Amino acid sequence: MKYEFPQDFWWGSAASGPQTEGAADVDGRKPSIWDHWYKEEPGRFFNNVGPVNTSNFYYQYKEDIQLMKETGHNSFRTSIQWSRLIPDGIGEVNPKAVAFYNNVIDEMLANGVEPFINLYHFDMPMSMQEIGGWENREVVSAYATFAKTCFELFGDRVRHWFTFNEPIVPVEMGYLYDAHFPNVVDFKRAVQVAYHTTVAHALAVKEYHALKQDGEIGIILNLTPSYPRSQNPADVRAAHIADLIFNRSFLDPVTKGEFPADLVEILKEHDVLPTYTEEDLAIIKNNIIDILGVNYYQPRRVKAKEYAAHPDAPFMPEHLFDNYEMPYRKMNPYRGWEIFEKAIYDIAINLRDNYGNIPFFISENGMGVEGEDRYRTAEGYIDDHYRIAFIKDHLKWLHKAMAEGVNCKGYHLWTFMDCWSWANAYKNRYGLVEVNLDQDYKRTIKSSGRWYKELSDNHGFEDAE
Ligand code: BGP
Repeated sequence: MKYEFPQDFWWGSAASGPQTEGAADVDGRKPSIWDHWYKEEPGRFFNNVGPVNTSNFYYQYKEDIQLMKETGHNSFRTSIQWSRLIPDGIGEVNPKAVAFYNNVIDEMLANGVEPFINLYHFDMPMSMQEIGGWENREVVSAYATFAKTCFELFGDRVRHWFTFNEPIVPVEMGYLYDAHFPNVVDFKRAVQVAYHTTVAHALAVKEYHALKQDGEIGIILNLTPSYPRSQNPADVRAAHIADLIFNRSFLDPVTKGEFPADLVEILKEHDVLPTYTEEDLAIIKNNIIDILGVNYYQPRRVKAKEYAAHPDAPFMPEHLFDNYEMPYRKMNPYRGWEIFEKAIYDIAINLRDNYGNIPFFISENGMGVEGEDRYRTAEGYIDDHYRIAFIKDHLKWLHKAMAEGVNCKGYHLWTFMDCWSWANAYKNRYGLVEVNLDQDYKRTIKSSGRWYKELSDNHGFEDAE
């Protein structure tokens, strides 16, 4: 059977500035929270590998853009690092950063690769974190100025903008689960961070629309569907709560301008509502997105709570539901994530039926694998057949959803070339292109990269079933 996609479908991949550029301490860039945290606690990064050099894109972007062409990209997302463009968070714009991002954008356009630019990928400038990060309303305004600066500098050529990548992640990892800096465990502060991020997002959308540039703006959300263990009402209710906290907390305000009423109710009940103003709520209300990016990796499975939480334990989302491990689920053992392809269809149908069939694209999907060296062929490239199978299996469900009328514009894989994955550093590799850290960042296209070119050239693929 042929799985055919529209002629103008976006085929490409996503990455981010902090995970690929390297050159963390040159040409005027100042530390982000990642540089700071690595300095403080290098042991919390896999094999002690930090963010200083990542994948050297800062120096090799020309070669990389040629490789994008060779792997069938008609579009590619990266992010502008706030800490590179405005190193102190507020104030002076760094001319070397302007030159770098101009070069990247121009080189992409000259090679037929449409730039998709994101403005925040977990990378708070340290100067802004020092004054409270997203807990401080002043940082929200500083971000809006940064966003406006980006639109003014690059918006004549960039037509696809994104305010945030996975804004729930810094909330969870930084303020609930001790997995990212600043390693706070406090639900109320987490809610404040989430709320201020939403205001920052809406302000950027407002700035962008006010400039009337010829493009669109959206946000990238990791929509991890919540599946109840069973149809027992207690399980269904538990899954609903997880969905409210982890998906709809951002999805509803950015698409409908309002937070879900039952989420607000839950937050009120547990006394964790953020400090807010009517003015900011109006900004959220009046500035909704043009397009949604959907990152999908794994489902969340949920059941009703087995036991009550200890009365002295700090309040956590898991006081309202339990995570559920489904027997015989298919796993990616390296990342520890379940593989459940159908969720991509469920997400798309949900957007069609409950979110006005909003235009969206798959902005990340991918498979991180450890020790890919064992798949190296005699010719010297990595034969990552499992990655091709992973992509196909997800595209089949996306294809089915599109046949049923969802408004999907493209598919971006995570990621173009192997890159630095936060605390996991270079443990799991996701790229269509290998980056060999022992050989001066040498790039070699994997089997998946060759296959991706055919996929893009043929606007789809043939498969036995
Ligand atoms: C997403 C992030 C990416 C990337 C990816 C892979 O959540 O947007 O930045 O890192 O996940 O996950 P990980 O790097 O944790 O393996």
